[in-house]
Amino acid sequence: MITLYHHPKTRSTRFLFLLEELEAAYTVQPVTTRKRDGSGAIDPANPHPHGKVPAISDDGVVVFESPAIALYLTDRFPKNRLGPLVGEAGRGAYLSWLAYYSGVLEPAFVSKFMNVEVPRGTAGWVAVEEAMPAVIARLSPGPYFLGGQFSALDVLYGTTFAMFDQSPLLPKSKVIEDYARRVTSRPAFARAMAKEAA
Ligand SMILES: N[C@@H](CCC(=O)N[C@@H](CS)C(=O)NCC(=O)O)C(=O)O
Repeated sequence: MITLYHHPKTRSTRFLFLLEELEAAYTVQPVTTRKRDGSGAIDPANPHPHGKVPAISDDGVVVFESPAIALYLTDRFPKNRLGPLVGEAGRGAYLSWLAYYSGVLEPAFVSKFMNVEVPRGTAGWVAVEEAMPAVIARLSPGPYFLGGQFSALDVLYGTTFAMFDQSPLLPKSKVIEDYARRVTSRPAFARAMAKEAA
């Protein structure tokens, strides 16, 4: 049984969405986290090495960091085909864009948020203005990151773009707006939101 270490309205919320898409059996373990304003505290129950969310435990097997959790869960629960398995078409793209999410896209947004110029040739990521055209090119044929196959990539990227919808950090793009709407109009997203509210 999967345990999701969760704090509402954080990066762990999208794993409620993924677990609902997978129709996996899971329990939610609410945990406290440190906040930007200095409040909050690491929850000793949370197995993430920095007390961040999300983290999961699969009967004692701990997995942390969003792309790793996404990959673990889609390999572990293949029934609904939320990610290509080893040897299947699309596996290379799946792994690449999972790693890109936390290795390039998130640092790009954080750099922009902090008004820091991305050091060319040193940083492992690029500026938002370079990253987003690559993402848009990937998504333009639609409807999803892997073409017709909805995957855990869309859970990560779609919910992030939906969250940044009105933010000046995200360059305006109809491809991205339509994509984010497509992802968040899925029934599993509504179920996740209902669980979160409860
Ligand atoms: N790289 C991690 C980031 C996780 C993360 O920073 N989560 C935030 C909530 S959205 C958190 O737990 N913050 C508490 C802290 O920084 O101590 C992932 O993608 O899973």
